[in-house]
This record gives sequence, C-alpha cells and structure tokens, in this order.
Amino acid sequence: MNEPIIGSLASSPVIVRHPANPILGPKDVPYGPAMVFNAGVTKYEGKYVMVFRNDYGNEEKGTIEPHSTTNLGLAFSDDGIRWEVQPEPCWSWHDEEVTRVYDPRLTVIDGKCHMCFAVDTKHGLRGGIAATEDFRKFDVLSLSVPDNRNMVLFPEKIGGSYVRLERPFPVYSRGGRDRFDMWMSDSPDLKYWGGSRLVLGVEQVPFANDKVGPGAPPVKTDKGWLTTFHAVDLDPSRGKNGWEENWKKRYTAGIMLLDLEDPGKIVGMSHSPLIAPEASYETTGGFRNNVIFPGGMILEASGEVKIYYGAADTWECLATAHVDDLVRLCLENNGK
Ligand code: BMA
Repeated sequence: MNEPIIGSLASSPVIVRHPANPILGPKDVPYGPAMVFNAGVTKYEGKYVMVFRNDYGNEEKGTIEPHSTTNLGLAFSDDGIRWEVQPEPCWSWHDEEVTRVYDPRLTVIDGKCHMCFAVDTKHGLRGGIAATEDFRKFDVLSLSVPDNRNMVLFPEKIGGSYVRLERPFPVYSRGGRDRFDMWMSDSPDLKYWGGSRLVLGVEQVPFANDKVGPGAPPVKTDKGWLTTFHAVDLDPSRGKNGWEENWKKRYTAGIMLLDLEDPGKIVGMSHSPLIAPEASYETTGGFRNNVIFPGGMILEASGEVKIYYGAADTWECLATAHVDDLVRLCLENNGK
C-alpha cells in the first residue's frame, strides 16, 4: 500500500453517544445468538422503524454457510431509543443464485417505504432496491450489475428523477485492491438507473486511505442534503481483532453536505470523522471491532439529528447532534 497511515482519530465534539447504547444487541433478539448491526431506520406511519442486519457470524464462521446465518430483523419504537423486536426475521433471501441480503437502508418517498440492500449472489455482489408497505413483503424493483452496494435513496425526486448514492467496487481498474469511491445515479422509475457520476473520491477524505461509501440516506436542510458516509483506513500493523486473524481496517463515519439541486456536487465536508471508534462497544468484544457503520439518520422537528450506526459489527447504536452543528462542521472547511 502506498497511502500514508492515518493514525489515531477522535469523534467530533458535536456528537453525543446515547447513554442507552448499544440500543439493540444480541440479547434483544428472540431468534438466535444474533449480531445486530448496520440497520436502516426511518419514521413511518407515526413510528420509528428499524430493519437490522442479523448475522450469526463469529464462532460458526467456516462451518455454517452465510445464508443460514444472515437475515433481516424488524423492530419498532415510539421514541427511537427503546425498540420492540418482532418475534421473527422479516426477510431473508436464498435461492439457486442468491446467497443472502444484508445492510438494509430505509427511505420513505411519497409516503412509501423503500429499502436498499446488498445482495450476495453466485455471480457477484449486487445492490437491490425494494418497496414495502408492511415490512413483511418486499417487492424488488431493481438489482444492479455486480459489484455494487451501500446504496441509499434520497427521500424525494431531484430535478424530476429519483437519485441514489452508491459504491461500486472497481477492483481491476483500481489496482486490484480496495480503492473505492462514492458514486450516484438517477432514475425515472426506481428501476432503470443511469446518469452515473462520481461524487466523492477516497483521496478527498483525509481520514480514509482505503475506501469511502454512502452511509445513511440523506436528510434535507436549507443548506443542502446532509449525508453521512463510511470511511475506511487500513494499517498493515494491525492484527487480530474480533474473529478476524488479520483485521487491518477501521471504519469511521464522515459527514458532508450535497447541493440541493445537484446532489453530485459537494457543498462542504468535514475533514475529520464525525464518529470514530472510541466507546468500549465500538472497540472491544465485537465480531469485528473498530467498525462504525452509519445506516440511519432522522432529522427531528427540534433540530436534533439521530444517527444510527452499527458498532463492531455486533450492536446497533445511536448518536445525536444538532443539525446546525452538523451543517457548520461541513461548511467550516469549505474552500480550504
Ligand atoms: C463491509 C460490509 C459491512 C461491514 C463492514 C465491516 O465489507 O460487510 O456490512 O460492516 O465490512 O465488517
């Protein structure tokens, strides 16, 4: 690797980790020794809804196939903090071609809930989009060509089109290793996607030396679309961590603002992480430690932003910040 080592990183002082963290974990799930992480969260019909990745991983690794260890779980909440997990998983997909679905992201568009998800198939990793009315039945609207994932939808049409952020994996053309960037595409109908363009290159993020990609679906502010992203740095001197013998990566959450009319244009981006792994449930005792993976962001009427993130690929956590502080963080480096 030629990129510089990043070194220690700290979370922004504008975020507050919720005292109830982790807000959901293995002990809260009634159907197995689950890891609960990388959830999509939204407000739908008066309730907070969470679809989470439930992944058994860990000690079964190598003896159990991924399809029997990954499904999507469902939870509801009145306050976005205390969750009621439903007795059964809400979706899993396994057939001749598809191995599993995971990493859901929820966006309500015109009152209808849509879910983006990653799909492992025998012929590559695809990004899917489904619509659901009851979180029991998911109508798949589109599946990308491999390799693409971490898709998130904007909550409204922009310039007459639906828009998604995404992270393709251009391995062959990027030197045969991780060097992945954030892209966007648009669509007239959520089915056919085109107009693809680069939004954020990994080299633009000072706290990444490996890859960047979308986090939670963006929320609208008067200064632009506020959006989290995941940023990964690699350090060859890192070693055993969680169940990985050689886990050299760290995942942090970044924050940026995209132009309201032209969301491929970055209005501002914080040059430091919004959330870096620091709390014990982020750095120790997990399936893969030192992973912060934002998947849900809700802007409350009070100006509070709830940011939901997977921690250590084992728990789901919540951090909050005021929307004005997040916008300021994005804009203070603008032009530098
Ligand atoms: C990525 C995805 C995420 C996961 C992360 C860290 O490749 O699998 O779902 O959180 O790795 O393990």
